[in-house]
Amino acid sequence: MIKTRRPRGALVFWLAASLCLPCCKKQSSSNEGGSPFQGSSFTLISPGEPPAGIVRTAARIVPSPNQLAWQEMEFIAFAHFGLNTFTDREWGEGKEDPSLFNPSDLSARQWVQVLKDAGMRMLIITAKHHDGFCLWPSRFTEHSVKSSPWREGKGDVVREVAEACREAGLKFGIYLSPWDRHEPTYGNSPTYNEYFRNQLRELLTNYGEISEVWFDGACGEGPNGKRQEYDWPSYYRVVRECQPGAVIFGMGPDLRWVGTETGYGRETEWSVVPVPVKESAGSSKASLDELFVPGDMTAEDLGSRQKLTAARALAWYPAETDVSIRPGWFYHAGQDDEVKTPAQLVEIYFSSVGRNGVLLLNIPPDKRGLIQEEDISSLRGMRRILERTFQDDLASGAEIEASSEKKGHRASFILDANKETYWTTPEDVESAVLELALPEKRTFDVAMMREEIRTGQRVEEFSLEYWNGRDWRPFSRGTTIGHKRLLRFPEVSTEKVRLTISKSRLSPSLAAFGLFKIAS
Ligand code: FUL
Repeated sequence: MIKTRRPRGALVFWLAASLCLPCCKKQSSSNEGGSPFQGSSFTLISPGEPPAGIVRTAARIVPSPNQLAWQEMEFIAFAHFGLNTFTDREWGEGKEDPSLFNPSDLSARQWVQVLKDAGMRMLIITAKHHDGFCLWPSRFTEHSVKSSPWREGKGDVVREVAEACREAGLKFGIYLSPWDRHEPTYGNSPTYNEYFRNQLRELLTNYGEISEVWFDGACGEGPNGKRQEYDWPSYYRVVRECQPGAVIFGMGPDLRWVGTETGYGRETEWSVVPVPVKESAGSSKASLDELFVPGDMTAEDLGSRQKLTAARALAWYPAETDVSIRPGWFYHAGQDDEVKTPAQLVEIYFSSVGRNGVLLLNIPPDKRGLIQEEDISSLRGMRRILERTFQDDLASGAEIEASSEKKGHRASFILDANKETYWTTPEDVESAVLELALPEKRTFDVAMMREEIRTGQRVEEFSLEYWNGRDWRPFSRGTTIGHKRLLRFPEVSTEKVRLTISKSRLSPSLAAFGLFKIAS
C-alpha cells in the first residue's frame, strides 16, 4: 500500500531509510592537493580509540571542495512545479492526465531574475516529483511534458530553467524523486532502479553543469504490491560520473536535511557528525560513498562530544534548511494570502544561514508558470532588510587584542574583507579572548561570526560582553559557530566588545566578525 497524505513529506527520509533502504556508498571527498587547507571529509573510527583522540579527529575533518562551494552559496532556491500546480495538490497519485499541464506564460527568466534579485545563488527544480510526471521529455516514459499541450508537446521546462540560470549566473540543481507513483516498474526493484538511473543520467548529461542533486527518501509500494528497494550506491555512481562537482542531498552522503521544514536550524549545529555506515565497514579503506547508509539525522543532538565518541564513522555532513515561502510546496491560489512576510523571512534567514546552515527557500511558480506578485514583494522586502542591515559593519576600524595568535594569523584578520586570511591560536591553545576597541561609541543589535571551516569546525562555547564604563556586561552567548553564526540581542551601545571562546576542539579560528544594527 502506498503512503497517502504526508504534506510534511521530507520527514519520510528516516522512515524510508529504516523501511526500505539497502546499504549505500560514496566517493571519498578529500581536500588533499595544492591547497594550504588539508584534510579529509570522512574517517572511520578504530575500535578502542580514546575519546579525546576522537574529538581531535573530528576537529580536523574539513569540507570537500564541493561542500565548501555549496556552503558559500548560503541562500538557494527551490521551485516546486509540475502537474500538482494544475491539480491543486501536494502529492499527485500518478494517474493525472498530462494534458492538464499547460502553463500559459511560463518564463524561467522571470523566475531566475526574481531569485537573483533576492540574493539567491542556485535554483533546484522538481524535475520529477512523486507523481512521476517529468518536466523534461524523457526518453524513458511518455508521462512527461511531451504528452502535454504546452508548447505543443515540444517544450522542456528543465532546459528553459537550466539556460535561464546559466544566463543569469545562478547555479542549477535537480530534484528527482525516487518514489514514482506512475511508473509501472516501480516496486520491481532491479528494473525500476535501471529506469531511475537512466533518468538521472539523462538529466545529468543533457543540461550542462548541475550543482546539487536532491534525493528524497519517500518510498511506497509499486502496483505489484512490492516495496521498491532503491539502489542508492548505484545512483551515487551516476552522479559522480556525470557531475563530479555536484553535491548529493538527503539520502546522499554530502548534505543532510536539517530535520524540520520550518526554516529553523539548531542552536547547536555541527557540520561534523557521526554518519551511519555499513556493518561491514570495519577499518576498510573504502570511501564514504561505498559505506554510507542513509539514516535518521533529525535528532536534536547530532555532534556533541558524547555522540562523537560513540561513532563508528565521522564525516563533514552539513545541514540544508528547506522551507517554503507558502504553507505548501506547490502553488495553491488559496494560499496567496499566506505568503511569509519579509520579517518572517528575515527571521528564517537568521535561524538557518545564521545557524551554520544553507537556506533552501521554495518559491513555487503558479499556473501561468510565473512567480506571483505576493511572493516577489516578500522577497524584495526581505532583501531590502538584509542589505540595509549588513551594509554597515559597526566593528570596522576596531583595534583588536587577542589573548593569543598563531604566527601569520593575526586577530585583525577577522575584520579584513580578505577571505584567505583568518585568526587562530597555536595548536595547543583551546580557549581565547579577543577584545575589540571600537573607534567610537557604537550601537548595534546583531553580531556575525564565521569560523574558518577550511580548517574544520571547532568552537563549542563562546560569549560576548560589552564595556559599560565600569564593568564587562554579557549581551550574547552561544555554542557552535561554523560557516556563519548570526546573533540578535537587545540594542547595545559601547566602545568596547569582548569575545571569549571558552571551549573549543583544538585551536579555534575565526575568519570574520561583525556588528550590525537591524534595519526595519
Ligand atoms: C518532501 C516531499 O514529500 C515534499 O512533497 C516536498 O517535495 C519536500 C521538499 O520533500 O520529502
